[in-house]
This record gives sequence, structure tokens and C-alpha cells, in this order.
Amino acid sequence: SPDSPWWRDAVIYQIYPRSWSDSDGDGIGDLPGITARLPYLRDLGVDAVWLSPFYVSPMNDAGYDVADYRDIDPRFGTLHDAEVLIDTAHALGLKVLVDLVPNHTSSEHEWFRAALAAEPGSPERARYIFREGAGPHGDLPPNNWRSVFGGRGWSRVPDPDGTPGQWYLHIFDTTQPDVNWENEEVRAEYDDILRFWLDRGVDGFRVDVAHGLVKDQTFPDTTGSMHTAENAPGHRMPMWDQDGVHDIYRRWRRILDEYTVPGDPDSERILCAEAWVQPEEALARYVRPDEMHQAFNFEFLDTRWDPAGYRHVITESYRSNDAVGAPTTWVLSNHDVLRHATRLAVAQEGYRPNGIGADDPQPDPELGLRRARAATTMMLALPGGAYVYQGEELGLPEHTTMPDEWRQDPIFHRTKGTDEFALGRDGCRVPMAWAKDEPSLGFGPSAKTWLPQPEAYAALAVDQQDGVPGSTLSLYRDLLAYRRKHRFGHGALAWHELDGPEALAFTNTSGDGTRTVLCLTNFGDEPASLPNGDVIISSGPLDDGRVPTDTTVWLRLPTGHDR
Ligand code: TEU
Repeated sequence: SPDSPWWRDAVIYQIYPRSWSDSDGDGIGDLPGITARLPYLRDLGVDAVWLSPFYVSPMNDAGYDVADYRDIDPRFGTLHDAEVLIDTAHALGLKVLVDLVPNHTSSEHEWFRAALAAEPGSPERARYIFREGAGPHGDLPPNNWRSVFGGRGWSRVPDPDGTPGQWYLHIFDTTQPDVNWENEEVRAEYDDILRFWLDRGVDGFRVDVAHGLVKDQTFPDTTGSMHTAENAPGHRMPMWDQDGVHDIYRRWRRILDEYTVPGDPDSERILCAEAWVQPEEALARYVRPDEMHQAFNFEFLDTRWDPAGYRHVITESYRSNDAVGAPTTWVLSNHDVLRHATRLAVAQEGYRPNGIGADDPQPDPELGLRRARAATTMMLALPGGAYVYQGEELGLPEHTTMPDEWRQDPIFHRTKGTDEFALGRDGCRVPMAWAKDEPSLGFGPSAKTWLPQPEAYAALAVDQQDGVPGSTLSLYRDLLAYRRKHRFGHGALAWHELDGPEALAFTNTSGDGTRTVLCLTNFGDEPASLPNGDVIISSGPLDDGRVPTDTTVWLRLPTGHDR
């Protein structure tokens, strides 16, 4: 209904602040740069932006290592710049989500500095997870937990008197100590951080590692890798998806709801879970009515280019989410995974977070782009909400040939020379391409960029695609405009059975009740025929009225089908 909360069908654009728009030419994107380009997002037709972290940080994990949750890193700007950004977005009709990183702080956070200076057993240490080591001298880690970024999940620190002391847990980098969510002081502090940003007008939070905050307090040894186990149904690891996390989100939901103006669904503030949890039923527990509003559907993102796989994940996610009354939240790319314009052209087993290196077989860029356009066209026909990651609207590929000396991701540095080696995530974090002939492709006023832009980006720059029929940018604008106009996000999905197994088709009976649109994706090698109706949008050129391989079409069915 028209008074349904805004977020239930929203399309939200992820900005990676470091790489979107650089106003001062230092090669690092910043908040004034973002503010200046917000009209581009209004014209693209999204409802909101989510900004990856912009807080004070030593940037050991690109800002996911927060040293001060209530201030902006000087590389990105000031608190005033953030307020201007939020106000400007609102004036343009865009909501603003910020990133909340509650699983760990930076080791440069004042709490962790205080913890190191304090005695074992002190209240300062109780905000983190310190334990005595194993072995006769305590020189072995307390258990066998690994870091998601490679290597041990524990590091040892000296006691204040300088003698070898306790170990602290870090599920990610050594400079990202895990916070102790059993501690009420910790809970109160993050309540206050939420209020700090809510008071500055943000419309919600994307919650980092939402499945990781609470640990099994017996700290048992684990079997299985941190990555496969994040995603393996039925194999719950002691640091992921523990029941206790849900208490935290119920508490946060009550805080957010205080900010809702009664009777005004447009005023709702939201929480979106970054939870790598499977199956869909387990993920749906994060979006129960008194918990979060959204949870990224990573099982959809992880699906191979295969009609049966997509049908399964789409069916299961509606089944699970309908049961709790939540919309699904579709996503194909973000700053942690291979961009889908590259990923969909490779066998996907094990792509995350290994990346693709210059010496690996290079995926076919045309195939990747064709599939990416088809996948997005399918995604945006689905009821629910969706996220798009900066640059995917240009069809930007992963930077797969980046020289190693540029790489910054701690995954690369922590695993180099080990049998866990992975290239990491720099290839999807390269600065945007705005203008083909400008220095840094228009990213900023100078030629400097913190990561190198691949050659292929020039031809894909915004100014090369803007207003060009058939360009990826035009496709995104058309899809988003039609989707918004006819309220696809509130529509009803029904599978449409076809003769062969090679195509996948469903109808969306639009939320505005005016039409039934068939969305057909051809995964097969032969062109697929279309039922009678008017083609509205196609992800690529049609072949004599038929749908070529790796193409998605939206088709309006004749009135008999309209309800
Ligand atoms: O990622 C969390 C996440 O669960 C990782 O395990 C993910 O699998 C990993 O990035 C490998 O692909 C979030 C952020 O999105 C990521 O950028 C941060 O590095 C991480 O948390 C730590 O804050």
C-alpha cells in the first residue's frame, strides 16, 4: 500500500567513500566529493545511499577498523561535511544509511589502548575478549580459532609490566580486536553511538558482521574453515550466528523505533544485517518483526549462473521471509566480492575472497557484462528491496590485473606466502570512472588514485554512457524508473513454466495493480521464444523477437493477464 514503509521496496546504492568522488585531489574520495555528486544518484533513480565507513580509522581494513565512532576521518572530511551530506541527500529525496561496525574496534580505539595499559581482569580488559594462553607457559593461543583474513584468530600482548601476558581475540585483522558483547558497558556504548547518528538524521545502519557479535562462551575448538563454515548450512561455528545476537538487535530496534513519527512510515529508521548465514530460514531470523528490517541475501549473490540455482534461492527466500513478514533484500555486488560483471563469467567455486590475479586465466569481459546485465534485470523485477554497488550501473569489471605492490587488503598481506593465500578484495574497490578524458577518469581533480584504475574503465565512464541508448547506465535508469513507477517491489511473484529447462521466467503483478510483467532470463545456448506481449526492457538486443543467450527481458503480458 502507498503507506507502506519506504524501505520495504527501496533500491539502495552503496558508496565506498574512498573510491567514489575525490573533491581535493589527494587520490582518496571524500564526503564533499560525494555531496557534489548526489544529483547523479537522484537521476539514477535509487531511493537511498549506504556509505561504507567514514569514521576515524588507521585504515588497516579500509575503515572497518574504527578508532572513533563519533567523528569523521580527516581524509574523508569533518562532522560538518557529514551533516551537509545528509541534509543534501534528504533535500534530493534520498535516504542515508551509514555503516555500523560493532563486532570489533580498531586497536587504536581509546578502549583498546586502555585495555593494553590495564591489568588482566580489569574492567578495561573486560570490554574485549582477553584470555590466558594454553600450554605450560601460556604461550599457545586459547583455542584454534582462525582469523577470517588468514592466520591465528588470537594475538598475545604483554602485561603492563612488560612480561608476556594474555591473548585477545580478533576474528579479522590483528588491529581489529573483537568487542565483548557479554559486557553491559559495551552494549550501552553502542546504544549511544546509534543515537549519535540517529540524532544527526541518518535513516539507518548497515550492520557489519551482524552474525558475529556473540561468541559461544565455552570457546570450543572448531573444525572447518572460517569461510566455508560461514556459509555451510547445518554447521554452526561458535563465533557465527549464535542465538544471543538476536537480543542485541531487539534492543536496537526499540531505539530506532523511538525515532519513528507515529503514522509516518516515511520516517522509519532501519537496520540492515550483513550476515553470512545460510540457509535462508536462518537468515530470516534476523528480520523478525522486532529485529532488523533487512538482511542481505548473500545466497542469491553466491548463486552460479544457473536457472535451477536461482529458482531455488528465490523460492526459499520468499518462503522464509514471508513467514516472518519481511521483504527480501537482493544484492549482486559489494566491496567484499568479485564484481558481478566479472564473477558471472567464471566458475564461481571458491572465488571469495581469493580474487583473480594477472596470472590466472582472465574471464571473458563481454560474457561477464552480458550476464551481469541479465542478472540485474532479473533482480530488479523481483519483489522486495535491492542494493547496488557503486560502478555496477556502468558495468565495471573487477580489476584483475592490479600489480601486487598496489594491494592494500589485509587479506592479501596476511596470507601472502602461506597455504591460505588469497589475493583479496582490492579489485572491486578501484575508484569510479566519471569522465573518459579527465585525469583519474574524473574521480578527482588530479591524476592521483589510491588504487590504480584499469584501462577498461575509460570506455565505461559515466560520460560515455550518459544518454546513450543501450548503455548499461541507461539500462539501470530504465529498470529503476519502471520498477518505481509500477511498484514492482510491492508486486506479487509467480513462476511461469516454460517448455525447456534453460530459461527462467516469473511474473511480477505490479504493486500498483496495473500490469503483469513477465521477466524471462535465457541461460541456454539457443535463443528462447517469448509469449505474446510487449517488450518493455531487454538487457541486450533481441534476436528476431527471440531472447538470445544470457539475456533477460521484461514483457508486458496482454490485458487478460492483468489483474
Ligand atoms: O565483512 C564481513 C564478512 O563476513 C567477511 O567474512 C567476508 O566474508 C570477507 O570480507 C571475505 O570476503 C565485513 C566488511 O564488509 C568487510 O569489508 C570487513 O573487512 C569485515 O567485515 C571486517 O570488518
